[in-house]
Amino acid sequence: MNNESLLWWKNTVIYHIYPRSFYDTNGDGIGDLNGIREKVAYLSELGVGAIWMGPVFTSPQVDNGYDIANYREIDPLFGTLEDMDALIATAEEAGIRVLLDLVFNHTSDQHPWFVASQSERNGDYHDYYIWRDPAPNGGPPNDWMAWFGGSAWTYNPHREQYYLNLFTPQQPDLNWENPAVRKELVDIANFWLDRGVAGFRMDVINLISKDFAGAGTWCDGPRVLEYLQEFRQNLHRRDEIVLVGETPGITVDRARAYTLPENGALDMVLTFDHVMVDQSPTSKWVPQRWNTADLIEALLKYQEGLAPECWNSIYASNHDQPRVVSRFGDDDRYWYESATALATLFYLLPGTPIVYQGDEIGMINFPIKTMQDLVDVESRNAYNNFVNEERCAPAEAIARIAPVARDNSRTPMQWSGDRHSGFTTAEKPWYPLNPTGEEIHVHRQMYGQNNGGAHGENRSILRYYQHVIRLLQTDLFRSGELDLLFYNDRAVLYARETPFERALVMVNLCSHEALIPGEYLNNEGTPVTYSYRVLSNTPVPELQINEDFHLPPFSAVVHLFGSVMSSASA
Ligand code: TEU
Ligand code: CA
Repeated sequence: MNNESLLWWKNTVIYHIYPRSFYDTNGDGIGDLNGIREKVAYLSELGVGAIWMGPVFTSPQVDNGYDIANYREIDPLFGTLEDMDALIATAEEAGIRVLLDLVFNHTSDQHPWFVASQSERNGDYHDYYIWRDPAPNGGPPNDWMAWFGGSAWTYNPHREQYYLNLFTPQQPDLNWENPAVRKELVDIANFWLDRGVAGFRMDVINLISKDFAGAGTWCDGPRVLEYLQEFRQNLHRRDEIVLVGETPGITVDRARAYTLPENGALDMVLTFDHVMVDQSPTSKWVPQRWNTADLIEALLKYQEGLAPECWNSIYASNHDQPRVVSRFGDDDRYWYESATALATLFYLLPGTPIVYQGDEIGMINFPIKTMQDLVDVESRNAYNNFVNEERCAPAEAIARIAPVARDNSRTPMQWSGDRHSGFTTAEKPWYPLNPTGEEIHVHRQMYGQNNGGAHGENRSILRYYQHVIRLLQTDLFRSGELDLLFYNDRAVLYARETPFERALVMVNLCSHEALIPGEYLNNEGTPVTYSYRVLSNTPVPELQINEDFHLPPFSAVVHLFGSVMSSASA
């Protein structure tokens, strides 16, 4: 294999699956591995080259699988080890690689390691987790707060010590300082690599080394890079696989260090700046005004900071974020326009796109109205905190949580116009389908049953995604350089170029017209012809070099110059 084909992950689109909400094949209302396998044909029609699925391992499901009790077994909710093998094989036949989600910062408190660790101060597992004596007053060892509320320390009467849990108390943090722990984790990763997976997404991987002494933070501690290097060094097929690290709170410098090829750690990181532009820096529940410029700056920070030596990942939403079209677009009046404009803006940037399930059909936020609609542990804890501690009225608590709750993006996938959008034959799916299910679904957008309505009439976001994904397979978008030419609070213009080809990507992300000044549309000096094709989500005038270009509300236009392959036109 040559070096280029080892870097397959630079030339592909990764599709992110939330297993419990993808497709249910045994009628229990919960998506499963066989459901993913049945939809491999769909994924290949969409054009993706890899899937990353959220954790499907044995788990008490306190945090929907991000609390793992056995890393080598599939949770019966999702199927069996044989189902996983079959999925990997079917995907491989379709040219689709499978990535798993490794949750290695913490385990479930039901994991045998933790059960042993909490029962004795000097057994084999005593040092597998982060245990500390109480502070002199008997309280927690320091003031760290858990991400899902409360102190990050939980007292264990048996050991008469506290253990660290950066998420829920049912998710104790592993002690990576213990070499035995690191060895266990490498063995687990190799177990899955030997079964044929092509890499991993590594959950909150920049939290694995805590800085208790120095700055006193839990994020990007002093040994993260060293641990990651050692980890990769010991992996089977270490040069063929991809490691994508989830890294909340990361800085550009750290992101560079973790992804520099010569450092032999990660291949890409998932950064958070762009999914925080609409939130206060101190709390995700406090909204903050944002505009197109803020989003562009958050994205460009890593384009400029990491390229060309390091590689970017590009994602617009995931299972922890609200739906992208509801968040940065307009999921009603400009539903089609804004969903496609956002896809254009994000995925035509250099980097590997990671498309979250349902975004390709423009799924929107769930209309969260009561406490019953909050199923996620983070949402429920926030609700209880607002109502019981901050004395909020229930309606006000819901109003604060609804737009950002993780539940929004975890509703089942909308496959067809059938009952429960064809997701399940069960009476009751684990979470109700979004009420837009009859209008927004794969079948309509794939086969063009457009019966009108706000979400119909030839407005197939899915087909637009297919065009974008095809465009990404051209040399221009695989290797073209990025040139940010213009942006303001409404719109952005960037170019991608090789010596032979050029694309001008224009996106307006607001509900007013926007103007790209003619001075930025000067093509002088670029050795390409002026003949061009257009990918556009809206009728637009011809591009006149040097003349102002008017973009309708929420629109995207890609002008292609040179010999870019013909299938790129839409
Ligand atoms: O998420 C880590 C993370 O950064 C989250 O805290 C995220 O910012 C938050 O969900 C936003 O509200 C990962 C997983 O993606 C998430 O589902 C898990 O709950 C978490 O780790 C703990 O494993
Ligand atoms: Ca099922």
